[in-house]
Amino acid sequence: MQCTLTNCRVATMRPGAPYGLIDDAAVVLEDGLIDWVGPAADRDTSPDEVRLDMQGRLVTPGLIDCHTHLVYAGNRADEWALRLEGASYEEIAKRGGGIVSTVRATRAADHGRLLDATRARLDVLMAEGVTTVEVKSGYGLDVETELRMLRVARELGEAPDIDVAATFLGAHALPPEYKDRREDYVRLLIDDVLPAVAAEGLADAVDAYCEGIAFTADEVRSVFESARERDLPLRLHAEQLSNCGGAAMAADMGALSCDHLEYLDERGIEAMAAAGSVAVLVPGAWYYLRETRKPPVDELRAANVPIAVSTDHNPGTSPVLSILAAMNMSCVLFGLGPEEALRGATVHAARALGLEDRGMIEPGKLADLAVWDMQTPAELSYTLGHNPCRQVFKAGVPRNGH
Ligand code: DI6
Ligand code: FE
Repeated sequence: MQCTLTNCRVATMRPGAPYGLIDDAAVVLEDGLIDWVGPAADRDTSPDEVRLDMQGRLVTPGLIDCHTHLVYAGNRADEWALRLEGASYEEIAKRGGGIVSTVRATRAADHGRLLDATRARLDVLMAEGVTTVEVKSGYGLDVETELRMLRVARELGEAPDIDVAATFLGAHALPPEYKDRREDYVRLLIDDVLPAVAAEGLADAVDAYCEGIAFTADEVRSVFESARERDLPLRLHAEQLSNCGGAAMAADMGALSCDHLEYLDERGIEAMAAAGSVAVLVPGAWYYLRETRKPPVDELRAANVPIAVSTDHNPGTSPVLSILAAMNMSCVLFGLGPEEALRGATVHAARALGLEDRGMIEPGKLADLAVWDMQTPAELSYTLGHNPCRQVFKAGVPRNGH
């Protein structure tokens, strides 16, 4: 099937001109892919082609949220209230709250409940033009619940209008039953959980939380070695609350991305630049934790490390369900420009997922597109609390309900 979008401005996100912008453009979609894009005047039209008039609107690549913890049960509003009274995230975690409290709720939720709760959240992201989302496990921390979370992610990804990249995050926190038995838990991940996940083909990548309150770089390295033996790409929550050397370790192992990075040092930046790892910034977590130390954006730019932006949606540190809000925060809080923010939620987010078939409007890429009620792409990160998405195409097919 072929169709042509006409009468639009297209932010292709190709390198070169700002946003790769083309005015008075046409985009030809064929068999789920972009077939042609350029100024409408440059194209010979045939009288029988299907034309869709975009009425002058802006067309961008479908947005990509490349770091989320969308599958979980319950919420942590009680912890949020405690934090507002002065308790720190680390204190709450050490008292058996934090991630572990979501683990309790998630273990108690069956597949259907998790699926319904996650689908409701996914719908909110998708309404803002998201066509690819990454979803992590990590609130199960045992074989059964980790598999359940990833099966939920896989099931959601069966819908034709969204792609879900599933990431195994077994090394997220030490489960209570392994308190004081850290080595045994890391062994469980390597010997039991990861093999079960891989046997069912439930993960597209492996992530870990490398942090004082979670896992050391050496512990993560041993999980990553096992992931690499299974050809699973690596990602890492690194240097969020302290510098643990995780980013350098992960980049040296070829990680697709290192995420957070508030405490990233020179050595980490060099390793990421050498490996081509993407820096995924998650300003929602920074905002909720009222952090003061910012990721080293200038240094990342200077080293040509690609920067992505994501919601990091999770019930503890970033209950943000809006990629546009994350983009806005990346500008206001971290000093990204609006073009960088949009690259961060399109082409660089695709790269963080190892999905180079999308995130840019150019021939041969997936025809994942978002159509916006706006003239200039800077408006995407300019407003807050407003959804100007008018239409979405997933693999060339207009999404229902738009
Ligand atoms: N991402 C994470 O995985 C942790 N922090 C973050 O930004 C913890 C999430 C949680 O508290 O549930
Ligand atoms: Fe996270």
